[in-house]
Formats: sequence, structure tokens, C-alpha cells
Amino acid sequence: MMNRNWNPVTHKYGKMRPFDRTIPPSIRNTFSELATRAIQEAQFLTKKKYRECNEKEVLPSMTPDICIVNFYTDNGKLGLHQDRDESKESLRKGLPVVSFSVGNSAYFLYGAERNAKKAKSVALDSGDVLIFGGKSRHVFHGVPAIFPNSAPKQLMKDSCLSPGRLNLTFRQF
Ligand code: MD6
Ligand code: FE
Repeated sequence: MMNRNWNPVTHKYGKMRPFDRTIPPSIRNTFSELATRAIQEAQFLTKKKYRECNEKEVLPSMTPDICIVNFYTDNGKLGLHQDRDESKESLRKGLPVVSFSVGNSAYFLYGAERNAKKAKSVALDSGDVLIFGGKSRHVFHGVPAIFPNSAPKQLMKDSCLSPGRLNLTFRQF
């Protein structure tokens, strides 16, 4: 399996990172296991709540081979967008995006249209995992604001995380 780099300028996946021509490292097992476990838990909770449903149709399983890491400073934002740069097959199957938040909390907007006024919002705190897959795979989403100084104090003491928000999204190309 080839490792891929996501280019935020062209919105395309390529073999290497253009500015230094390095090939991205493989995802550590401990990390991909966190993502697959999160999906399993979500499938389990979905089945518990909607007994009649096929939980793997609502939220398909996936094997992550992409991890995009974003760091938001306290004035960082991300406009409403869809994640649709992965393979046609991955998008057609609705293979989920699994997003981990670490550090400062953020507002997360999501909705059926690229319209912030019509979007719903949820706060994402450090340690939260957000999954969108199945019929929601093409949801518009964005991060309009970060809450400064909201990270767990112990995290800031124990890690060398700069003030801000770290976001890791796992997906299958
Ligand atoms: C977030 N991240 O930071 C949401 N999308 O909670 C994204 O929506 C995202 O981090 C495409 C590529 C990278 C990302
Ligand atoms: Fe996104």
C-alpha cells in the first residue's frame, strides 16, 4: 500500500510532500487502532439505539491509510467544506472520517449546505472523537472558532503541545 500526502493547496493526494519531497510515514498501529475502535464503538451504540438498523450500513467500517494532522492556533479557522478528495470508491461506500481533537476546544459546524447560518454546531473538547460516514460522509463542516486556554491543564503540563488545537483525521483513500 502506497503512503499518500494530501496537498491542501491542490486538494489532491500525491506520492510526496511537495515542499521537501519527503514520503509521508506510515500510520502507527496504536493510532489506526484508535480509529478502528472508535468506529466499532459507534457501530455498537448505533445498534443499541436503533435495534432495527444495519449498523454497518449506517456507519461502514474502514482501514485508515490516511491521517491528516492540522494544528489550529487560537485564531485558526476552517471554512465550511466537504472532504471529497479520497477515492471514488471510498466516497461511494461512505467510508468514515474519524476526527480526534486534542488541546483547546473548538466550535464545529456541520450541515447539509455550505451555509453557516443553517449549520448546527457542537463543541469539540480535548479527547473528543467525531465520526462522519455513511450518508453523512459528504456533510459540510468547518471550525469557526477555537476557545483559547480551554485545554486540560494536565495535558499542557505533560505534553509539549503549543497553545492551540491539534486535530487528527483518519480515513481510507
Ligand atoms: C476539525 N477538520 O479540525 C475538522 N478536513 O475538526 C477537517 O474538517 C479537515 O482537518 C479536511 C482536511 C483536514 C481536516
Ligand atoms: Fe474536513
